[in-house]
Amino acid sequence: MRKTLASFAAAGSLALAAVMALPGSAHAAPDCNYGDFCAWTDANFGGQRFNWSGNDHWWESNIADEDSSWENNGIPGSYSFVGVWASAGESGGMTLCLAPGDEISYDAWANDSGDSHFWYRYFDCTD
Ligand SMILES: [Ca+2]
Ligand SMILES: [Ca+2]
Repeated sequence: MRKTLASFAAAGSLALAAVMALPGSAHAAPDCNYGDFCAWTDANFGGQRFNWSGNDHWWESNIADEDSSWENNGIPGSYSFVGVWASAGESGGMTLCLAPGDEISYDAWANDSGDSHFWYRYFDCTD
């Protein structure tokens, strides 16, 4: 009986370890320099990567309406939140608001929609 309980405990530990390993292997590790906001043309940080340390009011054609995954690797502190907008000049509605450290491998609403982005001071990208 004692042996059976020990086996159960061992099996439980293995299952927990397997579950905990999943998030790290669920998507490719994004490659985005510290201080930058990055966007990729494909989901799971695939395809072509674009990176910006500042604002861009009008994305170039290779990423405009092609963005499918995103990472905000901004430096926590002032102006470290990134709002992505559906049209040039921060208009047309915000598709995403990323906090520093956010990695989004795919988002159906924001997919292939972005045309500009801006760095904000506040977590809700209002200012
Ligand atoms: Ca795309
Ligand atoms: Ca758009």
